[in-house]
Amino acid sequence: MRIDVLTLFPEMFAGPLDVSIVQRARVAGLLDLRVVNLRDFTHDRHKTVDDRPFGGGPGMVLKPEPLFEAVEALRQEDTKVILFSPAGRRFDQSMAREWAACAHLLMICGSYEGVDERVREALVDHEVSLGDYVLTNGGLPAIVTIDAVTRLLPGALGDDESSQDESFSQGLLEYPHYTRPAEFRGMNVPEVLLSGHHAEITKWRREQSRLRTAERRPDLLNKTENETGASRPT
Ligand code: 4GS
Repeated sequence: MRIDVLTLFPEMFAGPLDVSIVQRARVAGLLDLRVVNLRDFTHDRHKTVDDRPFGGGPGMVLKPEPLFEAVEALRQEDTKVILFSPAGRRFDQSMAREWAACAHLLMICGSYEGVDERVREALVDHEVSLGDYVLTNGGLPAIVTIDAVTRLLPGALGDDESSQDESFSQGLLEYPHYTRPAEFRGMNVPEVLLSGHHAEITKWRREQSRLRTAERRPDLLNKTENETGASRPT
């Protein structure tokens, strides 16, 4: 899949997407990531991307011209255009799954007070929020989203890194994990995990997932299969 990111801060993207599973997916050709500077689509000497809001008030607004030019230059037939902002729909695993099946994502990272409303109306397919807090720009939401989507691309995870069994794939939180040693500073691994009884272990894990989800995230238990993107054992 191809992902283009439009940003005023391309430097932010070096680092998180150059390591680990995302880097491996890029090297393997599963992900073609292009980070594009919005200022490349300006024509004035100062490379102006923002201006003062009509009607007054604090902060600056991203001008429509560079964004329209950039999206029109990068967009293809099958492109989904995504804008990050706190006013968007909350990002979750089912969205990551849906986007992992797309051929081309074009991500617009908002900055300053926001973007001219005509960008939203004319260019954007999905407006997405990473959560109810205010960031300095949309770079981090884009990085998080690219990470979550890339690991779901077929072939991105090794056999030891399955995306089937983990938190949210079944709409539940993960059960507790343990590794050696069986006793550490007086704290013991639950006996059942040492027993070798696979059916018992599966039952214990399922129960722990349920308990943990009921206690910490009861909202997840009320989500439908469509919302979680996975069926859950009953
Ligand atoms: C988010 C967020 C965000 C809002 C960008 C103020 C600069 C900032 N974007 N999820 N202007 N939360 N964006 O805080 O997506």
